[in-house]
Amino acid sequence: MSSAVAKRLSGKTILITGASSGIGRATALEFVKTAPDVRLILTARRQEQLEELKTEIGTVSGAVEVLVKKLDVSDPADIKRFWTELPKEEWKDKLDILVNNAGLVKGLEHVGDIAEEDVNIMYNTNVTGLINMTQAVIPLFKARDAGTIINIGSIAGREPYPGGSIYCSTKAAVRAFTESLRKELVSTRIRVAVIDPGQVETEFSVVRFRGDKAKADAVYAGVEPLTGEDIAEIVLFVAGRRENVVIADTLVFPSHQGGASSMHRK
Ligand code: NDP
Ligand code: 8X3
Repeated sequence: MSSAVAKRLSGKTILITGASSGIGRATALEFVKTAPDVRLILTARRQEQLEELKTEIGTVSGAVEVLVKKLDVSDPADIKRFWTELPKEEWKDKLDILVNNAGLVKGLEHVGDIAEEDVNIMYNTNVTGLINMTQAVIPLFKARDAGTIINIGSIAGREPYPGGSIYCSTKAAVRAFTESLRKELVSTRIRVAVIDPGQVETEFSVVRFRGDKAKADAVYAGVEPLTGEDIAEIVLFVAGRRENVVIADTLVFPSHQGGASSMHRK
């Protein structure tokens, strides 16, 4: 990444949801590698993984300030607790960038056979969680007329597939929410972006197949998927533009992929 990007991101305070794994984890590390004096708020449900990431970040740069906070975005009460407990002057008032990355998929069941619990966890995490985090930062960003919100959507939000009715519709909701928000904020200096990845090899498919690693691995057999780092580089590109430049929308595939993947649906 260019030194201009490093300068623009220098000293920025960045909150990443779902930083314990995959794209969120890689994004945290990419910020540190690009601008070694960033300030990171790393959140997820698994605190142990976040602490490990904090240690790894310390080996990359000693100048990074890292705050690890356990946060379940699917629980509105936990989001309220998180914002109440976040130190105001040191972190909350300094927040520059929110990366709404936390998300998950459960199963491939067709409509009629989908467990209510799976519907709820996908909607509560991918949609309501993202909305609630965004609603919490908007007043902070408006007060300073600055800030960047980067939402991680998916090709699934543009191209729904059988077995993905719930997940795909959550990502379509992310897309619509992001676009409305960006248009609501056009007269401000607040930037809003969505990044829609195709196939990325992370813990995503393990979660989809409820811990069945063999099934998850089969999704990526014979192809070269994107990595969390590939998406992290794009997050950095979006965040690191001059403040008047909005990369509103990005669709990213590995070279073998032309649309929503069919491999996980077999
Ligand atoms: P991972 O499963 O590796 O990471 C998901 C992250 O989300 C984890 O850190 C997990 O942390 C966190 N998370 C899940 N539920 C919650 C919750 N309720 N509260 C807080 N954090 C939560 O998958 P990816 O890195 O691939 O996924 C990141 C994003 O990318 C998701 O929004 C996903 O939909 C999207 N995406 C992924 C693609 C792929 O092919 N992998 C393609 C397109 C989009 P923890 O379990 O510790 O809470
Ligand atoms: C993940 C991409 O195609 O597995 O968002 O649903 S897909």
